[in-house]
Amino acid sequence: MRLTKWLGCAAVGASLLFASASAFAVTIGFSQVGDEGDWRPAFSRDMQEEAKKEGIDLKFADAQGKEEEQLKAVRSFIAQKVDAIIIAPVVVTGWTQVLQEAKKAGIPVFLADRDVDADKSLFVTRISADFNLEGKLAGAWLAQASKGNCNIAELQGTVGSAPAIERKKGFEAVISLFPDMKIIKTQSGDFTTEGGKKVMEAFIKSTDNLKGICGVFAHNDNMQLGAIQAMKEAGLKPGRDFLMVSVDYVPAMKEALAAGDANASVELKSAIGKYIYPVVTEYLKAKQDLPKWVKIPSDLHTAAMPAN
Ligand code: GYE
Repeated sequence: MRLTKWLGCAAVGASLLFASASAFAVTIGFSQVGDEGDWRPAFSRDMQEEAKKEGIDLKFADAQGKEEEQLKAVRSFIAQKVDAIIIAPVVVTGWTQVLQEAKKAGIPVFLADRDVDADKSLFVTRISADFNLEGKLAGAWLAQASKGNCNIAELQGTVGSAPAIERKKGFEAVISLFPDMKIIKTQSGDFTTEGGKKVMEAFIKSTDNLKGICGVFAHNDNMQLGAIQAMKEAGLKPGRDFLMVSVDYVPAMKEALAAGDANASVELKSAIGKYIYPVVTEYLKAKQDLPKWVKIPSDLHTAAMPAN
């Protein structure tokens, strides 16, 4: 009799234990931009590893740089009734409808990394670094290194993406303080090495080997690495005869900095799952409103210019 009583209690205890464990089991859909450059795959890997560590069931969808693919992925997450959706949006526009669909289904949406221009009531919060600040730091570095006198070639990121818009704005805000700093060439290289190389080849042609240009600002390292290749192939000396500044601070850029082919890169953290998931899981538990931007403290810094 006593034994059955004890067994009964144990069974109730075990079921309670299970109930509370499953109450914390979370399924999250993550719609990622794609795998352009070196920074993004590092971010994707981190999101997958952190999810495993946290016991999160992560449904990962790579949109290969296409917004249509992201919209499809988000709709499939809604159909699967995930607990939350994280989106790293390719571009800022075109999100209102799908965000409304998620809201109607009662699934909270979080933005990671890039931003959207939809109404802020349609997502819980955005967790990301400050792209505008990154542009400002790049501009400040170039102003200091050129003593405020520089004709600049700019390699822009994906047209319509938050980091391309904000890095440009931040950079321009700083260089506009210096009357002798001007962007004289600018084009998108789509955040890729190949894109950066192609754009730089065109700049080299149209400016008679970058005549009059003193510096190159690339919205990410991979485009800068492509530009460096193009410049070297044309017999030019990036990092020595041209000031080279970009954003991300990926391992290949660290090598370029060490080799003296580049001069500065503003660091953008890629291991950011540890900032993103706690915000999502805490929200799912507490359902309390959050500020619309949770800033990731990035160790923003520029590498020192090697001595001449
Ligand atoms: O800098 C770039 C990537 O969205 C901030 O996207 C991110 C940018 C990053 O392709 O390398």
